[in-house]
Amino acid sequence: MVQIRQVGPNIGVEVSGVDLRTLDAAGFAPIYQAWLDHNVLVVTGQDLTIQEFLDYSRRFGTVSPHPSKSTRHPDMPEITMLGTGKFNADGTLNQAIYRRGAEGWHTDGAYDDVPFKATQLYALAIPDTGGDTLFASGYAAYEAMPQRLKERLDGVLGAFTYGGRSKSQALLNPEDRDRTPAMHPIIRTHSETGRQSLYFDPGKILYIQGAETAESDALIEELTALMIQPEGQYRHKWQVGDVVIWDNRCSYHKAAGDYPPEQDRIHWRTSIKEWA
Ligand SMILES: O=C(O)CCC(=O)C(=O)O
Ligand SMILES: [Fe+2]
Repeated sequence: MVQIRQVGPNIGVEVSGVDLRTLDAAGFAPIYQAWLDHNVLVVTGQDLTIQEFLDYSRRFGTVSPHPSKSTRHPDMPEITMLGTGKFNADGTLNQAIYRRGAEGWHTDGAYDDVPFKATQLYALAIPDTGGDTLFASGYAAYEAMPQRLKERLDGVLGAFTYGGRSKSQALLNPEDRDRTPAMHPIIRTHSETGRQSLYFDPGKILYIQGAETAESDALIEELTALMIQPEGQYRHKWQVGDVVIWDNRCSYHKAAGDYPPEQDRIHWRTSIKEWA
């Protein structure tokens, strides 16, 4: 029997008792709605081929190859591999792969003019301990902004790049680095729910448009401090066969990045844009 239950106070919903390979449109509709309502959707107990995972990802939007070419699946560019190739030829740990997504709270794809609507992961191998993924609500962040800040940032754009101010771009090929920043409203109205959220990523933002450098830096600092609200969080402990999708338009996430490096933690990952 299909069960849909909330797993966090304002974010996170889990669906069990469903087989994504045979799910029809009528069965998918409440699952998609639950995802819109709760930002992060966990479907447990799946046994998918790459093609089935891609087909399911396409129900949410257009699957788009990730700009990190070196971590794409060799035969299927729309699939990113997380956690494979973790060791360099000399046996040392490749930190960019091991710590991918763990450097800080972020939203995926803000460096693109058309950012990722969603990111979806399918768990193939999970370590004995650690390796969780943490999520937080962008709606809760917006609600926590003081009125003065909401007014200051109303209609204001932020400039975002892959490496932001730290310029860390290790997973990108040289030809894909240093692109023109993408500009996005900091206060974002969600295209499907109509709700307002704080669209922000401290690791990708360069500056706030129209602000002097000192004010821009101060605004970035203030937003960084308030973006993660305790009542808007969910921490996912993975099991093999979990499929988790999050809404990048209204949530932040980060990998805990704390698992024993000698153990496998492997996911297939898709980056999903809104339908054109
Ligand atoms: O591996 C994870 O838990 C999340 C990594 C991440 O940030 C991503 O896939 O976008
Ligand atoms: Fe991410």
